[in-house]
Amino acid sequence: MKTATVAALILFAGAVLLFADDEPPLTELLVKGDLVVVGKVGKNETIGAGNMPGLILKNTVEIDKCLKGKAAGKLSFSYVGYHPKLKIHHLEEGKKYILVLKKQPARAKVGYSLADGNYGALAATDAMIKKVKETLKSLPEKPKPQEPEKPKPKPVKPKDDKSATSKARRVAHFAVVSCGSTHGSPQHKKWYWGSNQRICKMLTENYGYPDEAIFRLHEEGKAKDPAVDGKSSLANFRKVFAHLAKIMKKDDHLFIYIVGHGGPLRRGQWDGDYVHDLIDARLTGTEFDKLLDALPSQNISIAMNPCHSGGFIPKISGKGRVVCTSTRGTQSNAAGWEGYFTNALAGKGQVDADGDGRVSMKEAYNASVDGTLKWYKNKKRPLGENPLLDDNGDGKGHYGKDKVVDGDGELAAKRFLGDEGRKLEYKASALRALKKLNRKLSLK
Ligand SMILES: [Ca+2]
Ligand SMILES: [Ca+2]
Repeated sequence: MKTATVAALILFAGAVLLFADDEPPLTELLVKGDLVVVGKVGKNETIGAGNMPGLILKNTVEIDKCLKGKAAGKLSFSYVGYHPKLKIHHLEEGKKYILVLKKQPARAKVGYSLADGNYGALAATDAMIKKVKETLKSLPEKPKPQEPEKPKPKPVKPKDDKSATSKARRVAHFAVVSCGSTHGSPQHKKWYWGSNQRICKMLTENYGYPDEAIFRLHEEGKAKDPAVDGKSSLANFRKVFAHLAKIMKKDDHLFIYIVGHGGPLRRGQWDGDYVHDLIDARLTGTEFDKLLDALPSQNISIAMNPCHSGGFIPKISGKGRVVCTSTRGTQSNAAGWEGYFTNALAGKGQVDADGDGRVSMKEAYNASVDGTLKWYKNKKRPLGENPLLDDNGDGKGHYGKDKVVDGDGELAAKRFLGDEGRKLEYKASALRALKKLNRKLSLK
């Protein structure tokens, strides 16, 4: 590093902005940007946790001027805030910045992010704008001149562009996300709603599940949030599964995530039926199995967080079904299993053990084993919860991170959310078709 090339770290008005007196850092930054705009930013909104203690924030910019690329009006972008190591703070609402943005297809709902984790928002002073303009002029026309010219201006409809050919024509991946009755406990209300949001966010943001394909139930129904489809009642469970039985096809994948209270049907009877508490009645393992049996596909993955959820396995186990539970039938859940399992599926932490870039159900299960162990270790308590996995349909769940434990583990290692662990992409017509089918489902 040239000592003369000292980048000036400028702290101003709450945002830390890096720019250089010398060319390289500013040039590098501008090369990275697909868009360089000048404009006023709006309110910060947290959209996720980055590597702790970072936060992924969303903001919008009202574009005054576009210095690189083409954009007008308002656009949203994400960035990392509150990360002490990186010294990035929040952008200040109503302030004008020069923003260097790159396309962010991974966060489709945002579209752009600041072009560099460390910097990318510059002071919108006249001098800086001038400097950026000059530097942009000095940039080579194309960063990779050896690349042939893109045959870009094909007059295709902007909506159904080239990538549309790889988009699926039919929605084939569904999810049921339910948080049951809290029995009025304010603490549980908070926990369950947090879980509900985290799970749905993981499904949409990490795997591209469209809202239409997520049947989302919550104690308070739509009153809680318009994104909720209905109340977590047994009546709605039955309706949703009857609907899925009609719209699913052979080999479609269904992911079911249940958070809430649970236990043995009869107190102390650990080898009988188990129940999960819904707002109007209790869902028994026997009935849950019947609802699953009625589906045209047995490509089903189930995550159960309730206390004693392992007790469901003897009833709901089946060929093609991957069942992960927070505890054995005899155990209560306290260790926050849902968070470990969901975060693992969202790719957080070192969870991709085989390094294939995807998180299998087995890898998520293993992460939940680790998370639970850690929780008890931190509390200095003997391990009181054993998350179970059953994927060979023999009615028995097993505990442990080995590749296969008594026949369980093989199918879960090949089972992924989304398009084999990657983001789902659908043609607009596929979503329209599902929306139309969903009109037949009315939930209270
Ligand atoms: Ca993996
Ligand atoms: Ca088994």
